[in-house]
Amino acid sequence: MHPIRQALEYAAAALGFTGVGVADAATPQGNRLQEFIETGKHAGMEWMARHLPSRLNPELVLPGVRRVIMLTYEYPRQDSRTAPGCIARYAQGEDYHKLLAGKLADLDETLQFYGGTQRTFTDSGPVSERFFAAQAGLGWIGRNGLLIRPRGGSYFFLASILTTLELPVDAPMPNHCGNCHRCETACPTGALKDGCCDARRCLSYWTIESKTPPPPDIAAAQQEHLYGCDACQEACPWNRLPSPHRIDPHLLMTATLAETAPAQLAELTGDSFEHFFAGSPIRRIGPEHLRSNIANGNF
Ligand code: B12
Ligand code: SF4
Ligand code: SF4
Repeated sequence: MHPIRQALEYAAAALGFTGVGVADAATPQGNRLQEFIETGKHAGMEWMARHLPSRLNPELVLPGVRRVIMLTYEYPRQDSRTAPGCIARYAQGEDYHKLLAGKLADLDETLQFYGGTQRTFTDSGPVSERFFAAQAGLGWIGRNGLLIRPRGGSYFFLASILTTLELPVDAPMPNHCGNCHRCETACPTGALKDGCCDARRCLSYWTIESKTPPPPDIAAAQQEHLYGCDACQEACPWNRLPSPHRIDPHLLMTATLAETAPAQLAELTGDSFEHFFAGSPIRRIGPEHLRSNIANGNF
């Protein structure tokens, strides 16, 4: 194995990452992202249009970039239907942005030792994470739009490291969705079409990202979803197999959250909201949006 790759794999495993893959930063991404934005599927996420040039050209994010290193980090797989309603599995514990930022900084240091210059991201950067993860052979992009692995399914975060180092690249893997369409059938709002999730219809968008209340047909479909949605992952047969991976306990739901009913959550304001959701990714939507989710749902 290439010595830098070996050092990277050891360091990543020690930090709890469960997969490492490397893609060529110059791989053309096709026009799917552009089409997504031109046809309005990004809904009110205007930052997606602003990020488009950098997303399509990693050189604008890190001059001299040669490779995109993609990593996977598991989040809990247990049922998301808990006392407060349905909270997407990825958001039940500590904020992953903070948790992974420290680990990515450590990997950056390892790569600096070999002469690399890096930029690291998870979720919030101008990087097409699913695209590069698929290119890096970590899984395939399923009909639910998510990256899926044959061993371990899709319940994981992606993190990315843009680097100037010229590491050997991995090969993409074939798509194993076959004739299955379970995710499309399971989606409560019909948001999935041609392997793409239209944010204008996605409960994850409306309960987390949107700055405005959902239209009546989406609100009617919200039911027990309090924050995010996992329906298209729950339906996927690849998520039914036991996971070979360990879960970081920081990402498990706290007992306080698990025991609090939506009616009590709706009473949180200002300081009490900040205190209750300190360190949680749910904090970022604020008390008003949470109250609106509770009012629209059926708990
Ligand atoms: C915007 C966004 C959302 C939006 C829009 C969803 C969407 N349609 O992408 C909303 C808020 C709705 C959302 C919801 C969710 N999200 Co989100 N989201 C993102 C974000 C920030 C950008 C995704 C994006 O650009 N989408 C637009 C599409 C067109 O672009 P793309 O997904 O990158 O697709 C590229 C490739 O996949 C490729 N491609 C796709 N299909 C094909 C086919 C072929 C043949 C080819 C050549 C290329 C190709 O082309 C595209 C252009 O490069 C990423 C993080 C990131 N920076 O990438 C997380 C991310 C995709 N989300 C993630 C998660 C976990 C979720 C949720 C499960 C959260 C939840 N439980 O509520 C849901 C799932 C919804 C779904 N089914 O997609 C994870 C996915 C992990 C995984 N296993 O795949 C990511 C990677 C965040 C992370 N770092 O972990 N999300
Ligand atoms: S996250 Fe929920 S609403 Fe969005 S595409 Fe998946 S099943 Fe549909
Ligand atoms: S549910 Fe079926 S079609 Fe959808 S992503 Fe999983 S395997 Fe693919």
